[in-house]
Parts: sequence; structure tokens; C-alpha cells
Amino acid sequence: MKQDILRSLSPDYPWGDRIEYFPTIGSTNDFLKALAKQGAPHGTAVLAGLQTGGHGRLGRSFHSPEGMGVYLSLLLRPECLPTQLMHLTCATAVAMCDAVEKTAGFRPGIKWTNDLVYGRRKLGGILTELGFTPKGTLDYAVIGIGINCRQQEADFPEEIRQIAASVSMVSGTDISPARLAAAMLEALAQMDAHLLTGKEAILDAYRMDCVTLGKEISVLRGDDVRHGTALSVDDEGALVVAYPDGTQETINAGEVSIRGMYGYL
Ligand code: BT5
Repeated sequence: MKQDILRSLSPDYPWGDRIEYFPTIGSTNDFLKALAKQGAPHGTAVLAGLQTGGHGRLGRSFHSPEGMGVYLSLLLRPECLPTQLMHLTCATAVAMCDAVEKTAGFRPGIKWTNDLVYGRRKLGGILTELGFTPKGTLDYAVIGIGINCRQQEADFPEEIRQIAASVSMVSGTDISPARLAAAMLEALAQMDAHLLTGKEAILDAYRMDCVTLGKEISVLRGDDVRHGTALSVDDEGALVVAYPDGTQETINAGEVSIRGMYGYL
């Protein structure tokens, strides 16, 4: 698999010597965070054929069966304040739309903030985790992405069968995980090159891909549920929600859950 990824990578890819591949791993994010703490360099990537403990936000699991998807984590060490990286998940989502479009010929949508979707179904998700130095400055960012590549509907476990899809299901052709992985790495390297200087363009692109905007949504904070309309994505990637009583609220990723197009949240 690693050889297939390397063969598919453009010669311009800057971090070809920093790719680690494991047939089986607990979680590529967890493994890469451990490497980051040991000093692994900017651009280190960890990919796996199968994850036994792939996870998303709030301890939710990400189903990661063997050879069916791309499970990838990339380490960045941006020289900036953590507050300058509020748009990192948005930037990653746009890059992943580019990668899927290049490989499979269709462009997914983004369900704010971190889901890649097609129609009402989820193709993949992003989990961004930051690490800090003892002084409290930014040490690293680990960007984890899982994208369903080869599954057919019957391959998904019962609990997500109605809400999940793969890139191959949507495109109607068998998409190679190695080619998709290479396109994802290339798109991430391009994203990194413009991450701090091209924030406005990145968020404009995000707004074009974001399918949440204009939709009726439920904002869940603990047991509290509020219904509103997703108005806009602000200049940090936060979601602005309008409520029927005329008030507005700006919601940051991770703070709340948004009940949207599929009923699992
Ligand atoms: C995410 O979490 O969607 C982010 C997933 C990130 C996974 C990558 S894989 C590489 C790296 N290593 C890791 O350990 N993680 C990252 P969240 O928004 O919390 O959504 C989780 C929910 O998505 C679950 O509760 C399920 O309902 C649903 N789900 C789980 N597996 C899925 C799959 N394969 N396809 C579609 N939906 C899935």
C-alpha cells in the first residue's frame, strides 16, 4: 500500500520521506500525537489499512475497516498563535473536497464543521487536535481524516448504513484508496502553503462547499436544544445561527453539536 501511495504522489509532494504506513493501528491521530511529542517533523504523515480505535469528536468512534477507506493523519507545526488556526478544520475540509473531486470526479459537500457529505450521507470526517508546549504556546497540530473509499452499502455496520456512503458508491466506479490517499496528501500540502496567508480565500471556498448554510438546524448544548437557521460562516470558520426570537449566536466547532441532515447526532 505504501508503495502504491508513493507511486501515485506527484514529484512535487514535499514530504514523501515522512510517510509512515501501518497495516493495523489503534488510531492514526493517537499514534501521530505520540510521534509529535517525540519531536517528529512538520509534514509527518501516518496512514493505516485498518484502525481498531479510530475516533471522532466527543469520544465517538469512526468505523475504519480494512482496505475500505483512507485513514490518514498529518502533523503540522505552524509558527503562529493557536488563535490563528481557528480555520484549520475548514481549510482541511476544502482540501479534502479538492482531493475527492480530483480522484473521483465529483465534489462532496461539507456539513459544518467537519463532515464530508454527499446528499444526505456522510463520506468522511475530520478530527483536528492541537498540542501545546509547557509554556502554553502551540507545539503541533494533528489533522486526522477518514474517508470511506470502497464500501458498498452492505459493508457499513447497521447503525450507520443509512447515513454513510463511500466515494466509490457515489462515483459508481471502484476508487483506489492509494490514489485517494495520494490526492489527500497533495491537497494538504497545498493547503499548508496558504494556511496563514490565504485565510480569506479558504473561508470563501468553504462557504461555497458548506451545505449547512441556509438550513434549519438544531443546536445541542448538553440537554439544551435550540432550533434556528444557519446564517453564515464567519471569518474564523464559526457558524452564525439565527433564532426565531431574532437573536443570533456564533458557534465554535467542538462547542456544540448541530443536528442536521442525518439523524444520528
Ligand atoms: C468524525 O467525527 O467524523 C471525525 C472522524 C475522523 C476519523 C479520522 S480517521 C484518521 C484519524 N484517526 C482517528 O482516530 N481519527 C481520524 P464525528 O464528527 O465525531 O463523527 C462520528 C460519527 O460519525 C459517529 O458517531 C457515527 O455516527 C459516524 N460514523 C462513524 N464511522 C463512520 C464512517 N466510516 N462513515 C460515516 N459515518 C461514520
